[in-house]
This record gives sequence, C-alpha cells and structure tokens, in this order.
Amino acid sequence: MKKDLKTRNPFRRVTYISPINEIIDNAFQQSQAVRRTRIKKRISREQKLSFLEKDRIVTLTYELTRKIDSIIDQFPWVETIHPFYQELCNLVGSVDKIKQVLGRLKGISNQLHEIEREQLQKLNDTNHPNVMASVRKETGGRYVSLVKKAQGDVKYLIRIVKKLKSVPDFNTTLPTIVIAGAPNVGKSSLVRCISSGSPEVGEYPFTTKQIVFGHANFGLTLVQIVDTPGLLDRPFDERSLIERQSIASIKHISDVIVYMFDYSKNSELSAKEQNHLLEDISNEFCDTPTIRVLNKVDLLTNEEITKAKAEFNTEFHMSTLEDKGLEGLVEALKTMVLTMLETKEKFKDVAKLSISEEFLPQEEEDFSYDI
Ligand SMILES: Nc1nc2c(ncn2[C@@H]2O[C@H](COP(=O)(O)OP(=O)(O)OP(=O)(O)O)[C@@H](O)[C@H]2O)c(=O)[nH]1
Ligand SMILES: [Mg+2]
Repeated sequence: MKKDLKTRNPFRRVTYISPINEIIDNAFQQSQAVRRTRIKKRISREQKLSFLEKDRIVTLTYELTRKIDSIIDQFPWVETIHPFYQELCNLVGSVDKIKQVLGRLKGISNQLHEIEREQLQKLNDTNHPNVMASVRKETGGRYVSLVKKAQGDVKYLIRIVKKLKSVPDFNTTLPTIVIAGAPNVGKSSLVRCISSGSPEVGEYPFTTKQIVFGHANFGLTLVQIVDTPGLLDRPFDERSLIERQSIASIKHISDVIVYMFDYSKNSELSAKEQNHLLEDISNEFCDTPTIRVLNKVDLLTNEEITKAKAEFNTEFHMSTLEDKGLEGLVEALKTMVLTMLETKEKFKDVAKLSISEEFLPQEEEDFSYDI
C-alpha cells in the first residue's frame, strides 16, 4: 500500500467529477471550436473538409474519453482501501456498485474509441461534403446517446464522493484510541482534553454527527484519538447512518476503546442501557481492549460515585468539564499503547519511526522499549 493510502482518506484524491451534461457540453464546444484543419499542404477542398471533420470527431472523442477516464483514474481502487473506508462506502452506497459503475464507465470509454474508428473509416470512404457532415453529426448523436447512459452512474459517484470526502484522514500506521458511549456522556469533551482534536461540545445529545480525529503525543509515539457520535442501546438494524459510522470506527480502527459512562440525572441512557450497550460492543469486538470510564463526577455525590463504580465496574472517574481525574486514564492509555507497539505486528514499522534514536535498540532482535 502506498504511504499516501496509509495516512489519508483515499477519497480525498478525487478532485472533481464532472456531471455528464457538463462533459457532453464541454466536449461539443471543443469540437465545434475546431474550424480549420491543421494540415498545411496543398490539398483539394474535399480533402480539407475530410480532415476538418476528422479533427472534429477526434477532438470530440478525446474530450469525452478524457473526462470519463479521469473519473475512473481519480477514484480509489475500492478493493484495496482500508476496511474502515470500505465499510463507510457500504454505508453510503455499495463497494460492489462502485466497482460496477466504474466498469461501465470504462466500457463506455472503450466504445467511444470503437465508434471513432468506424466513423473515421466512413470519412475515408467518401469524397462528398454532405456525407462527411452527416457522418460527423451521426457520430455526435451516437456519442450523446451512449454517454448519457452513464448519467445516473456518474450522479451516484458524485453523491458517494461528496459524503466520503468529508470523512477525516485516518492514519493506519498509528495506534488508535476510539472514544465511545451513549449520547451526551462527554466523549467530545474528553477528546478535547486529551488530544489536538477540537470536536464540538454541546448540551444536547447527538452533537457529534461525524467521526473526528485528534492526535496526542504519547512521548514515544503519536496516537490518534477518535471522537464518535453517540450510540443508543438498540439493535444494529435500527441504527442510524451516523451511529453506524461509530460502529465502523470501533470495528475497524480501534486498538483501544474508551467507553464512557454517565451516572448523572441528565444522562441520556439509563445505567442498565449503558451497560447493555457496552456489552453489545464488547460481544461484537471482543478482541479490542476496553477501558471503562465514569465521567461527570462533579455532578455526583460520593455516595453516587460509589454506586456508579459498583454498577459500571469503572476503572477511572473524572470530570472532563473541570479537567479533573484524567491523568490516570492518560497514563493507562500510554502503557497500553507502549505494550501494543512492542507486541503488535502492524506497529513494527511505525514504532521504529516514531521512537527517537536514543530509545532504539542496537540489535533488531532485542527490540524493546525499556527506558
Ligand atoms: N457537569 C459536567 N458536564 C459535562 C462533563 N463533560 C461534559 N459535560 C457536558 O455534557 C454535555 C455533552 O458533552 P459532549 O462532550 O458534547 O458529549 P458527547 O458525548 O460528545 O455528546 P454527543 O456528541 O452528543 O454524543 C456538554 O454540555 C458538556 O459541557 C463533565 O465532566 N461534567
Ligand atoms: Mg460529541
């Protein structure tokens, strides 16, 4: 995989997809602008006309295929992109459909070249100016009806890309901590406290509608901290598109999940629902280590905190509003990330890159992070 693909949202390389009408209008304008043949030598009027009509057809074909091919070339190869982005494709459309659409576009581009060959041959076979003009018009007609078949397909790609381009860059080479939990528990507040990310914090549930990446320097390495939209306690089939994005990030990119609980009176989900939600997540993604955190302790009495600890089995207790009690969580995360760098095969290279020279072992076999 190219470095670019490891560190960026692959859909960001798509700069502009022209709608079909624009492609057609532009190509015809370019073709009509060809007024004089480029052939300079002394030839008959009929020959000049033949060259002119050929030039127009060649220009028309070139402009149409150039724009169609550029859609195909700009589009990432959906089979090779990270599963996280593949799943997002499937949320807003379908990987299979994208592949079919791109295949159909390639087919249209090839057919344009075939028609061009046929029509140029027809021009070679005639000396008659009227026939030449009608061959050119016929070519235009065939092209338009062929290219217009792609109208719906191109609209589909434009729609998909618009949605996928707004997904932030995910760096597959960095350890990734996903902050998850019910709506309004303080996920975005935590991300703001412990990373460079600055997601919006709002009084109301469902403030976060999109995954947001922040970064934190954990001394020996940079980590990604991901803010996710709040999840309700309900079956996957009933989840909204926004919630499904959260699930996709938990599923495909999390190396650690920080699950936040809220025991205060204004909590969106009951304690039972919050526990059930975590149970669901853990059952689904049982391999990913999860840290349980109780937030908003500033709103709780000591007695309530004790009750919450018992009910949620939380390891850390904090107030992101007052920026209190976060140190323990950050230290625990640092330790987990360091262990991961040592043990997880996928971080083999990034560990070497991000750890400064003095911490690097002399021998590859003795690779360790003891400092
Ligand atoms: N009292 C108190 N309020 C908090 C704390 N953390 C967050 N809040 C408030 O809770 C509300 C929601 O905070 P967010 O950080 O937006 O919560 P979220 O989990 O990202 O919410 P969604 O994105 O809507 O799921 C805001 O009004 C915050 O100011 C806390 O520790 N104590
Ligand atoms: Mg939020």
